Amino acid sequence: MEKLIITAAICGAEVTKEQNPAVPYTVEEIVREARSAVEAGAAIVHLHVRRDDGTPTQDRERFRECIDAIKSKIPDVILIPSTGGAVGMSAEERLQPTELFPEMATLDCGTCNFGDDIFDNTMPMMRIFGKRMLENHIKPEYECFEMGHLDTILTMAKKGEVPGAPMQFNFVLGVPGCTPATVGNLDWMVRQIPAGSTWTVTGIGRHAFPMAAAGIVMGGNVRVGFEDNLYRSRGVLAKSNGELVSKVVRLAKELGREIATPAEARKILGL
Ligand code: KMH
Ligand code: ZN
Repeated sequence: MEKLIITAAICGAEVTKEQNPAVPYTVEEIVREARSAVEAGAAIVHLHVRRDDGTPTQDRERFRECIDAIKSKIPDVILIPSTGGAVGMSAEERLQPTELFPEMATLDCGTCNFGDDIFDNTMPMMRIFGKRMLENHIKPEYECFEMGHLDTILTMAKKGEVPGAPMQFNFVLGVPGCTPATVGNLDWMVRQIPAGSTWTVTGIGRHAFPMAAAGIVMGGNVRVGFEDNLYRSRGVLAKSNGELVSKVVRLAKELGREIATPAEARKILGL
């Protein structure tokens, strides 16, 4: 098996300091959390940004500030800025980080329920996102919250509407209202992707570490972080993203999987 690529989703758009005081809002806090994750073994940071008061934003200049600050401390880390932003944002608003030409960015693969909200990713929106990534030579990480999202994105790739092989998928399982986090569902999704693709699994909330273990033994990669889960174990808040990454590293070591450095991750992902 290839070495394990760990992604840390350090911030997200929805979680707050009221839920866990270590959730980062300011540039300094975002750098602190990125460093803690990378020092613990993450090769990738999935990045959302906030205003200092915690409001989620897709503002290009705020992304530039955070990316520059992270890169000044950890130059080799792979950054995957979000184009998902927060529920309710327009496509143009969400696309701003692509104007900075990151090596990767997320591309969300369909509309879905998101708790009490609807996360809009209509076909016309997705075509705009795909075109932008093709034009700006950005490798998408295809975020699939639903089994049907996979069929959608594979059809778009066949039509040349989004970048094609080698594709990187992130199966985000356990969002309330979307595909549940079970090994059976993950296995089905992994079996649909084209040969030569890479994949990551993200389990939401209490599913974070069971899904991490599944990803490790199934030969995939793993995402953890405050965006997805705030607890290091039942009822115990994590003090940093690094604590969540460390737990994945421990699981991987027990299960015999080595951890990829950012340079090794770049090779595995074909960057
Ligand atoms: N904040 C979620 C509504 C992404 O980063 O591309 C969407 C999200 C996906 O986080
Ligand atoms: Zn995200």
